[in-house]
Amino acid sequence: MDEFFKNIPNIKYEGSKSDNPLSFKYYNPDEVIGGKTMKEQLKFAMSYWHTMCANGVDMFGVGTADKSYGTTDPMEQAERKAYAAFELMNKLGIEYYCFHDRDIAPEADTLRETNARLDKIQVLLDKLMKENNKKLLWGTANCFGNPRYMHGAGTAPNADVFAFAAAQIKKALEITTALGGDGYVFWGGREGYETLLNTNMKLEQDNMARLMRMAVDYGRSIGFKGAFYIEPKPKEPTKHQYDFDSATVLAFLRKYGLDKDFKLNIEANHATLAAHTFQHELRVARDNDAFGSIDANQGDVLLGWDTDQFPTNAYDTALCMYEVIKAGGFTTGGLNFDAKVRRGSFTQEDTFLAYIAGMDTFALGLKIADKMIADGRIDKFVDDRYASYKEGIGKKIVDGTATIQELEAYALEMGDVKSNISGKQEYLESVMNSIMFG
Ligand code: XUL
Ligand code: CO
Repeated sequence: MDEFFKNIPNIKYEGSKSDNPLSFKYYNPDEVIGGKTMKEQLKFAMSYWHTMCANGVDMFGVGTADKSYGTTDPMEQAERKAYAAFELMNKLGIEYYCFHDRDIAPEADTLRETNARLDKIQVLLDKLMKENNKKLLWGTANCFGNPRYMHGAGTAPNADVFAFAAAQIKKALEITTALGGDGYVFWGGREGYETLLNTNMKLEQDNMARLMRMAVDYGRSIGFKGAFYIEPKPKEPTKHQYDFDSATVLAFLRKYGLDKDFKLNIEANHATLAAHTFQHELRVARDNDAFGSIDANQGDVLLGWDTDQFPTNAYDTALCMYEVIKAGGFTTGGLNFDAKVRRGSFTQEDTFLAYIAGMDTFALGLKIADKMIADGRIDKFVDDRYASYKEGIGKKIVDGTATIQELEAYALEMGDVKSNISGKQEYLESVMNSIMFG
């Protein structure tokens, strides 16, 4: 197959002093940080949809980037796209990738034909994965792009749509399993509502849970051993997405008895759309033993939508990797760049520069997080802040032996509280700066 990215060499680590734009400044795959190589700690993945398919189209204009791969024939294009994807991953040294069913093979006139197309591409992907030593981080089904999903898929008011979505998810699970995928993602594309005036919210959510249960049971029955993830997002495309944020998703999973079957796939830009920090969403997942995987990107503080920018903010990636390390690192999950170049960054080189920026920023984040933990000041501060729960009345509260009557007697005896200590936020923020900048 032809080389698609002819002017792009294999990207190598050259260190922070290098002025070669097509080199890593901080991501040194074999460097050991915190007992594991950077490659093992970061587990980067390429998103097929943004990287191989999206051409910069927006509601004000057509695409700016050429993603035709030299042909207009849909299946020839899908095949050439697959070769290009593996060339790109090889040149960047990325081991994993993620796809929606429709990213790898375009929809045909009937579901049968569409599935036959998927079978064909599955064989090619399998071959390319073996030849190039690549792995599938996760697969998913695009149950939001086609007009049939205008009112949702699993939450559609129309049972025929529900059935179609179920069929599509069944096939996506088969493809993911056949390719040895480490995960399968549910992101609620249009699973939400525009107005409650036309919505039976309870039936819609009950149905979503039914679909997820069917998917888990079927996946396990065909030998899918990977993790099932749900990816929270508060809005866009619907006004109100049901999988709003980590806490909402956890409540949903528990209500329907799905909490043992699902972990969370946390996306940075979705966190900020929900008015949370990325770290907050990761912490909620970690505290509930539900941390799974990450969609790595960033939003823009001035824009209220999912801009899916490549992550370039080292402060955020540091706090992210701090949570990942504290969660014990990635197991089935990894860092999927659910990110796209800006519409004006339309050249092939821009895509590589964007990945280099994202990978370097996560390498910096990993290094800083490792230093935060080795430095110990922040962890010690938090530990000391809650010291009153380690003895006396505090220990009784934590042990669950204190009664409300006993606490009243304690408070009456104590007089007013005299033991508060400062939260020292400004000091801790300056500690972060000293760790980051020396
Ligand atoms: C959309 C989004 C999706 C999911 C997979 O905001 O993040 O690409 O990651 O469907
Ligand atoms: Co995502």
